[in-house]
Amino acid sequence: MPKSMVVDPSVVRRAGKLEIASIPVNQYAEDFKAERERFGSEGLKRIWLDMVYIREFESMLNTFKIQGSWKGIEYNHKGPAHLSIGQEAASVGQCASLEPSDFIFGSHRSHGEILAKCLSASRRLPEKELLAVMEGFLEGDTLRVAEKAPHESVLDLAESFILFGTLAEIFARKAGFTCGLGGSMHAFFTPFGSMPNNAIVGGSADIAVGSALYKRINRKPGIVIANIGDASMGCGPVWEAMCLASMDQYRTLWDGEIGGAPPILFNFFNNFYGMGGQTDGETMGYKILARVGAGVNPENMHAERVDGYNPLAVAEAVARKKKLLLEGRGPALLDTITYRVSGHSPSDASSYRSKEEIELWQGADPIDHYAAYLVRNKAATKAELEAAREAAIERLASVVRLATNEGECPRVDGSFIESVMLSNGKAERLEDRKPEIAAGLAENPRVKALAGKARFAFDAEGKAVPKNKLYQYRDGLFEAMLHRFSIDPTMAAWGEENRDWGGAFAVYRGLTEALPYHRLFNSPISEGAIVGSGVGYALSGGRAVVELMYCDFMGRAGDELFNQASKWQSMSAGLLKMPLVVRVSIGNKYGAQHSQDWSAFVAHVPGLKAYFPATPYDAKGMLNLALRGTDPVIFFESQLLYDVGEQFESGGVPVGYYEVGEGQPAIRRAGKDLTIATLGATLYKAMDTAKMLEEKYGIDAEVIDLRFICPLDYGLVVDSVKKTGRLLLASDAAERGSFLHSVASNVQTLAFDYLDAPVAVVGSRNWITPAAEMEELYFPQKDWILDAIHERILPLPGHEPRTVQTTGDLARRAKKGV
Ligand SMILES: Cc1ncc(C[n+]2csc(CCOP(=O)(O)OP(=O)(O)O)c2C)c(N)n1
Ligand SMILES: [Mg+2]
Repeated sequence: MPKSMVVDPSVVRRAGKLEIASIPVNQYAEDFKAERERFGSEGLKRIWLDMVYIREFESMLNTFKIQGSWKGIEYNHKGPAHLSIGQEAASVGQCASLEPSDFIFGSHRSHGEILAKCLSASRRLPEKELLAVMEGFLEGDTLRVAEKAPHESVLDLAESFILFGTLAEIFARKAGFTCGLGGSMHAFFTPFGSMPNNAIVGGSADIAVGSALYKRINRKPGIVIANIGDASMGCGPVWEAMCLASMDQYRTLWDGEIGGAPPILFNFFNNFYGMGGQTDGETMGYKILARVGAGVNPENMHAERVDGYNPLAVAEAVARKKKLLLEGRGPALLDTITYRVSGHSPSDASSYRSKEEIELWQGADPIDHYAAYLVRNKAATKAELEAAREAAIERLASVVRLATNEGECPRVDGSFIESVMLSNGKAERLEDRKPEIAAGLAENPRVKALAGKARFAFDAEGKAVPKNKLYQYRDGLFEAMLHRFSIDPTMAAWGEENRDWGGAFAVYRGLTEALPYHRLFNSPISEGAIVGSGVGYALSGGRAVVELMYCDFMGRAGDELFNQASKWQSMSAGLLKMPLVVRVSIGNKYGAQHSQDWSAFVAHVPGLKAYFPATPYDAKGMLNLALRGTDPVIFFESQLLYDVGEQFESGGVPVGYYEVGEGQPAIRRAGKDLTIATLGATLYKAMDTAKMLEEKYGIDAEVIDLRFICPLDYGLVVDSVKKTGRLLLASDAAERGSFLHSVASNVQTLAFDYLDAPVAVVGSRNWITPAAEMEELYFPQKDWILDAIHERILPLPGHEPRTVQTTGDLARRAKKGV
């Protein structure tokens, strides 16, 4: 809580009653005249036609899945197809109230949303701009095929382009909207505001909030919609996203000029089912989904239920929500009721619902009913609509012929996938404007304090500088953050305790004085949404730095780290960038749930970079590197290191800007008899061990600090092993499954002929981390390293092991699972 706001007991202890305002349910009233004024007759007919496009598109896919052919075209679609037959009015109605600059994020069931958004956006763009988008996309690869479908106008061409780009993506073609790397559940097309769709239920919620934060913080036009299913209301990250989106601080603390809360609409396409679970009556207790808004903020999130079987009811509600969101009064929530007549997927036998129920909804079919409405109000004739449907099917058929043609539409190869796993870009700033930061940074209290600190750990006589006069690891992180904040106007940072507290472990002390709220703010205790919103912010075009106070909290953000941050660059075929740094602090002293090094999880997931500096020089140089890059970096820090000074670079930590070479380990002590390579804080124990090896046993150990997990250049380690013939690897991560085992295996493969002994890995015990008083039993100690060398690499003359590091014990522990 900021000091400016007082929690007054005389206020909060006062008796009273909460009054909860009513939540509208299906309040739309038909008014043809008003609708015609708004959309024009043509616009009203287009709404119908867009629904038809979706219905025919989805029916075509269904037929392919079930019969392997459609209209005489043979094709075996191996992948998924979660169809939205029945849900067309909900997505088309929504898009009828959106501009190209409005973003929609969606779910596994989003073919219809992609088509609705792109068709609507294409008609709102000036023709020249529309053509330029199509010509420029994937250097014209998609258009070159799509334009083979007959067309008479740019708008016709755009229809083919949209249908083809989506279908080719579903069929995993290179000319698809993300070169076939996203596929059915992840397809999207950003130039028209169709943003990533997510196969993780509810996965779009926090990402969309991040995108809305991007729009708000960087004053971009439009709103953002998270289109998620009714069942996603049971997902923690969805609640976290709603909490993050509704923080009071947007109105109480952020500069009014920013414009208030992020413009986010949580739109639940409520088809009453999550696979076979019926949300209303079985798996949830809200009865009417819109009720949930009342649990989030005093405005009930402006929640209402809207009839998603009537496109005009949806359009009207979305227009109202859009207005209030642009005024900064969000977030908003819509419970858009609809029904998927199709199964969850084509293999679904609908065993969980009755035939009668499906027929009831078919009887209320949104397309038929809307057509009748148009005819009844003389906006169209039946014949006219029928002719339009026929033409739409014909266009679709041309597109299907192209997308199923192997010669016309090849797939990417492995080298292409490899090329888009990481973007490896460099960007000083992501936008060219003046960063919002306090003037006169030299007067910043932290900057001033640092000016008087010793940037090397030892004085001229070699004496250790006292901690209070020492420039520390945390200061390196601070300087890197401040540097990029003052250069990149889009950079924003958030997490728990990021602001008045001074950042967890005092890393950000001084930043509060330097930055306005919207660039540095506290978040709810919502690790999933912290990381997920960072993902959304980054893929929308900004640079985000988010923080997890303890490595052990990564579990709370598991999906956002391992499915979202890691995968969107490659699933978008490199069209999206992910300039996101997730600072993760590895703890100790606080027991089993606050002290584990989980770097191995990150190492295992493709698409993430992972750095782990162990010195102040690297803390600054590696964070500088991460903050100029365009890839997601999981930036590990250790709480054992925050107060250490620079002990290796004799020039100390430079005042100016510099970067550490990516993926390059560093030699901390040169030697010729044995190599000890470490990751993280264990470096210092390895240095002590090396000293003892020399003093007691005359062994000259080389100590290497790996510094990087991904990418990692093995060159230096292999060269060292070629010289020493022996390698021991050590880190604080629990031994089983540690990243060091990958290093050991690779070095044994790369330098087998040079090794005189097997590579040894020393990690923490495969236990819980015990209390601070017993941590020496858990984390690798100097003796463990020494004993492991003696037992497994190089017998040390006269050495009496104090711990058990034998191969026999290694096998015993493995067999016992500890
Ligand atoms: C986190 C997660 N859990 C489970 C699944 C498997 N799954 C896919 S769709 C789905 C149901 C989702 O229901 P809802 O959100 O209402 O969307 P709908 O399918 O009705 O469109 C489930 C459980 C998943 N993809 N992600
Ligand atoms: Mg559902």
